[in-house]
Amino acid sequence: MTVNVGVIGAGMIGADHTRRLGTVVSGARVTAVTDIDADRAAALAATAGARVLPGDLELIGADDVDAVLVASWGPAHARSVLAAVEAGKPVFCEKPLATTAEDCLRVVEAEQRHGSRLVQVGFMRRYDAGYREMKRIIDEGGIGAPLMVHCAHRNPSVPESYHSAMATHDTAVHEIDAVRWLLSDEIVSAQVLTPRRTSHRFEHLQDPQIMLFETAGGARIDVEVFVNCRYGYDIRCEAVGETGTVSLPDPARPVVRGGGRAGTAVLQDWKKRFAAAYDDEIQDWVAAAATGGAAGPDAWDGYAAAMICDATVEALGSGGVVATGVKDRPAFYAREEAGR
Ligand code: NAI
Ligand code: NAD
Ligand code: ISE
Repeated sequence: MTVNVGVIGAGMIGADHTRRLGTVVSGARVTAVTDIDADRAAALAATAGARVLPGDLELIGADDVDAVLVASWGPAHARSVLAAVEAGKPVFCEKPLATTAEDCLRVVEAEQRHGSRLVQVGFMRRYDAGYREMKRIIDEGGIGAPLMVHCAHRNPSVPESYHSAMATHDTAVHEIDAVRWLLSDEIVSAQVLTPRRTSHRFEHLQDPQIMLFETAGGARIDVEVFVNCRYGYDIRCEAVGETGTVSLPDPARPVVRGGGRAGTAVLQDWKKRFAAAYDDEIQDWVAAAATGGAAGPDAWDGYAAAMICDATVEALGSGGVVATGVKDRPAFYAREEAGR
């Protein structure tokens, strides 16, 4: 069966996922595109041989749309995801699931009313080969009981529109999800330390930030977010256990020797760093959507991430330790897929 996909949001990642659905992933085709910017929707639709629809509700209701991919900006996600769930259509939603925890809970409730999973959230690191190998090693006891995780998320630069809370909501949210998943543990508190600010930033931005998290099981996590690091896009993660450590491998790159040095180029662009992971997450989603369901990170993961992000932003403001208040995972969201 070919899954007919409707894409909401024709920006950077909406365009990348549309290309992926057309040329990389099997079992799907993009039949409809919408964007609040009609010209952008038309340009993207033309690349896929799809039609343009005037809005998200029209697209979700269309007969030639079996499944919905949401790649609009964050504040628009909840409305589109809720409408897709109400229509009983599988939906892939780029992170964040919603920009408030209340809206995430509304999605969770709507999905439970539907009676089975329909929502997958775009936490693609769970599909990255390096992270998956780390999880396998941790799950098999390869480092003993995990005690600490050290992470860094560095971007070369960010635009002026990027503000201090986005270091959490836009950037560290990936580490927040990855660590919950790696440790199979929930984050219960957050704190943010603010080092001296880089001179390579817009005035309003606190950059870098060091976020400290504690899990229900007592593990400690530190995440450095540094989004004007200048030198490249660099994602680091090391888990430390009672008997060893495991680190996220850098992407394989040729080593160049010359001029008295040996080294590898550092990636500059997030799209390339996780390209294979995006391919795998969308393929997994299409396979599940073909059976009317969903795979991978679920709406509960989207809700938990929203709660943890809110606590982290509050901690940035107060300087204190803030409880995340994430509720217990309901039985409805019990994990059925190993590894994801
Ligand atoms: P973008 O700004 O390039 O594209 C967003 C598009 O959504 C724009 O074309 C905009 O016109 C459209 N849009 C906004 N509101 C809309 C609405 N109500 N209805 C229809 N279209 C609407 O943004 P980008 O970088 O593509 O990001 C989109 C989403 O993808 C964000 O949620 C972002 O967090 C997520 N993202 C995820 C990444 C990942 O690694 N998983 C990487 C980059 C983005
Ligand atoms: P973008 O700004 O390039 O694209 C967003 C597009 O959505 C724009 O074209 C905008 O016009 C459109 N849009 C906004 N509201 C809309 C609405 N209500 N209906 C239809 N279209 C709407 O942004 P982007 O970089 O593509 O990011 C989009 C989403 O993807 C964000 O949620 C972002 O967090 C997420 N994202 C995730 C990753 C990742 O690694 N998983 C990477 C980049 C972006
Ligand atoms: C972007 O929004 C993402 O989600 C990418 O994965 C991230 O690494 C990048 O820094 C963000 O801008």
